[in-house]
Amino acid sequence: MALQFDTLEHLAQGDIPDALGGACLGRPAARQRPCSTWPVQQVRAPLLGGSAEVLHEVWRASPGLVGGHTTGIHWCRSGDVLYGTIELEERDWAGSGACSALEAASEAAYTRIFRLLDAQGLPHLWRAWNYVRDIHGDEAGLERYRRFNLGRARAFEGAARSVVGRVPAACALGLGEGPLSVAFLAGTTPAVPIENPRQVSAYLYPVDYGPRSPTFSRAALVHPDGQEWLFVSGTASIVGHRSMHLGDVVAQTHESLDNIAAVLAEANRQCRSAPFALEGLSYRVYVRHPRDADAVMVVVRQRCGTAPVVCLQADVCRMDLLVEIEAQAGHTARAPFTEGNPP
Ligand code: 3EB
Repeated sequence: MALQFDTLEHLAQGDIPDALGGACLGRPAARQRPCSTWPVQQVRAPLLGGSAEVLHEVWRASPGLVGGHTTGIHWCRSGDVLYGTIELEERDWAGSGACSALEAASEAAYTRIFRLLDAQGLPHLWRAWNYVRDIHGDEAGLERYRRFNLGRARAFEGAARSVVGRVPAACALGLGEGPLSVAFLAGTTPAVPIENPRQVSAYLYPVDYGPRSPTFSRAALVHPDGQEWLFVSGTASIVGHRSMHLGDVVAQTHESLDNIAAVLAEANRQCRSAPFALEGLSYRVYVRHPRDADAVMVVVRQRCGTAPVVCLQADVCRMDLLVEIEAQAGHTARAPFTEGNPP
């Protein structure tokens, strides 16, 4: 059956028999004991601008859920789709020879993910959600986000995945605390990567942004049974490869949404379902400073109408960026192409 995405304020044991996996968003102080048996990514970031202290995001899919715990990955699969989470304590990777602890942990996380996917026969990574403590901190002379990029890229290569072109949609955010955390969706069918003509592809960023470029596409169209999902990666106020509107959070929000609109236009040229529009997506908005949340949300409401939006405080992975926005939507796919049913 189709993949479904829900956001809930309250969740009790046994509430969602067909849960594939999800995320728990909110600050640790408000956190209750986890009450789910499915894989859940703990996103320990303060929720802003709403009444809820914790939100539960759940991917649902049925029938035939199977799952397990494999090399630290908690995963669950339904047919052609698999969701998983992995949390690695960086201290366990301290002293890994030439490479920094975060770099080694990042490589290990992705290496394990690709091994699981290969073993499960769904080799295609569609979307990854990455959270890193102290993302701007220095580790052995390099910003920790750049260490993460080094480890991630090495794992892609080690698992015979391309680091350009066919790469997953993703986000990478800094949090105040916690382990390296990666959640992911993968499938039996390849994702269709989407790039943004207003931006240099992230995997082609010049070396000014680090010795290895980040390994993600601007968006991905994926096709679980009978559906088309669009995952728009974390999107910021970047044009070409440069950060724009330094210090102006309202202008950065507009630029980010202009970028998402451009990504949607590209996706709509390749999609197999109804066109995607700003008002038809569901959003996660990350703001660096809680004080900016209201101003950002005014712009998001102007441009995205009443679309579902969750706003969180997190460190966007370039110091000069104040806001980053990611989005997703699922549509029913058009009937597959056959003779007499032209595209
Ligand atoms: C950017 O466009 C902003 O490293 O996986 C956005 C989405 C960003 C994903 C990642 C980084 C990542 O470069 C940062």
